[in-house]
Amino acid sequence: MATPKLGSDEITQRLAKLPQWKLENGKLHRAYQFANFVDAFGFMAKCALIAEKHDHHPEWFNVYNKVVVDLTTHDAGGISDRDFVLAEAMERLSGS
Ligand code: H2B
Repeated sequence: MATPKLGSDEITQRLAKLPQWKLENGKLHRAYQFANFVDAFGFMAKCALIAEKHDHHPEWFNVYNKVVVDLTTHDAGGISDRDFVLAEAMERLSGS
């Protein structure tokens, strides 16, 4: 069975540990800014390997040094534990 979607109380609680992330349009959202394109794309390359390993993939947008990320679990129709696991990994990989 797919990972179940989380309720709003649990999402709020878990977001408290990710101060740079917020709920936007029903997705976990964060905009990263790096020194340049190479750093931004290097971050995306590292995230892509983790995403593939977890079989859980971000919605994201890159232009130059910015990477805007939205996380949701399509299979669950909402936010699940898998989105928080990926958000936490992205925080580590971003060096923030
Ligand atoms: N990524 C995200 N963000 N949500 C999903 O529901 C999802 C995914 N499902 N990556 C996975 C792939 C699923 O489609 C495959 C078949 O496991």
